[in-house]
Amino acid sequence: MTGIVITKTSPLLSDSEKRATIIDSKTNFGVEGLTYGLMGGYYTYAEINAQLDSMKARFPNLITSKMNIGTSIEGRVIYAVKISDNPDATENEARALYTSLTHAREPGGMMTVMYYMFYLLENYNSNPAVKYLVDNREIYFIPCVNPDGYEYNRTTNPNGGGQFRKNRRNNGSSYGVDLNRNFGPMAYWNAAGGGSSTTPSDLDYRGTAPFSEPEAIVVKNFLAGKNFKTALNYHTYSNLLIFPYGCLPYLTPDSTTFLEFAGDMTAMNGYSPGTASQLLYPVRGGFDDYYYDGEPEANGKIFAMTPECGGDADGFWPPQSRIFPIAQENLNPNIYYTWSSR
Ligand code: 0X9
Ligand code: CA
Ligand code: ZN
Repeated sequence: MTGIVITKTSPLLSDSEKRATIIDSKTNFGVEGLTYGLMGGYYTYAEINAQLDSMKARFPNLITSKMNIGTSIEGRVIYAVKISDNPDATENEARALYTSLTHAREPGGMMTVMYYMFYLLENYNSNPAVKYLVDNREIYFIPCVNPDGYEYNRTTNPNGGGQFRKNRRNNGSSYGVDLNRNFGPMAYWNAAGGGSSTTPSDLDYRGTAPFSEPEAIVVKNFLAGKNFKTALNYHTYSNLLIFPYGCLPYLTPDSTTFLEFAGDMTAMNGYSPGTASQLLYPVRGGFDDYYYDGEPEANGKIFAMTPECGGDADGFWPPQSRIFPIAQENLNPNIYYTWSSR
C-alpha cells in the first residue's frame, strides 16, 4: 500500500468532514436537513423542537406544527408531529408511529428518526414512492419521549456522553423510573417471569404501579383511538430488532406476521431479529407489549417493535462519524414499516 494513511483518533468531525457527510447524504439519500447537534453531534431537546419548527416552516403542507401531547414529571412538553398530505386533517389513511429517547442516553435513535422525517419531507416532490407513502399514510413521530432525562444528561454532560437512562421521578434516595417498564396492563407490568426491578435505584425500576409515570400516561393517551397499525420504538444499541412478547415466554398469536416483518427489515440492515428474551433478557412493562395487545379495546392491535440501533462498538453515544451511517442503515426498514401499515 502506498500513499498517506490517515488515522482517526478523535471522535469529533471537523467542519469540512461534517459538510462532506451532509453532501454525501444529499447525493445518496436526498437528505440535507439533518445537521449535527450541539451535544456531541446530537440534537438537544431545544434543538429537536427547533428542527420540528423548521420542518413546518419548510414543508407547511406535509407536516403538522408540533403538538403538545402532555408534560413530563418536571413539566417539560412532550411533542408529536404528523407527516402526511393534508396534515391538519384526519384522513382515512393507515397510521404508523415512530418514537425515540424513551431512554435518555440513547440519542442515536432520535437522530435516526429525525433523519427519516427529513427523508420523507425532502424527497416528496422528487420521488413518486415517497409521495405515495406520505399521501396515503399518517406518519406520527414522538422524537423525545423522556425530555427530563435527556435534559438531565445535558446538564451533567453538555457535550454528550451522559449515562442517565430513566425519567426524573424523585424516588427519595434515588431518581428515576424506567419508562420502558412502566406500561400496563397489570398482568404484563407484573408478569411472573420477571423483566423489571422493584428496587428504585435500579436501571430497570418499574415504578409503583402501571402508568405511575406521566410520560407513560402521555404515550398511552396519545395512542388511544388512533388505531395505529405499526410502530417502531427506537432504542440503542446492539443492532437488534425486537418483537413481542417481551414479558411472556412465548410468541404472540401474530408471530407469523411479526417474523415476516422483522425478517424482511433485518435483511435490509443486517440486524438480528427476535424477542427480548431471545436476544437480551425478559422485559415486562415495555411499550411494545402494551401497544400490541395491552389494551386492544382502545388501540386495536399495533404491530410494535423495538430497533436497538447501532452496534456494540457504538455504545450509547456513538462518535459523530456514526450518526449518519446508523440513520441511513435504518432508512429502508423505516420506509418498509410505514408501507406495512395498512
Ligand atoms: O431494556 C430495554 O428496555 C431495551 N434495551 S435498552 O438497552 N435500550 O434499554 C429492550 C427493550 C425491548 N422491548 C420490549 N421487549 N418491549
Ligand atoms: Ca393525509
Ligand atoms: Zn433503551
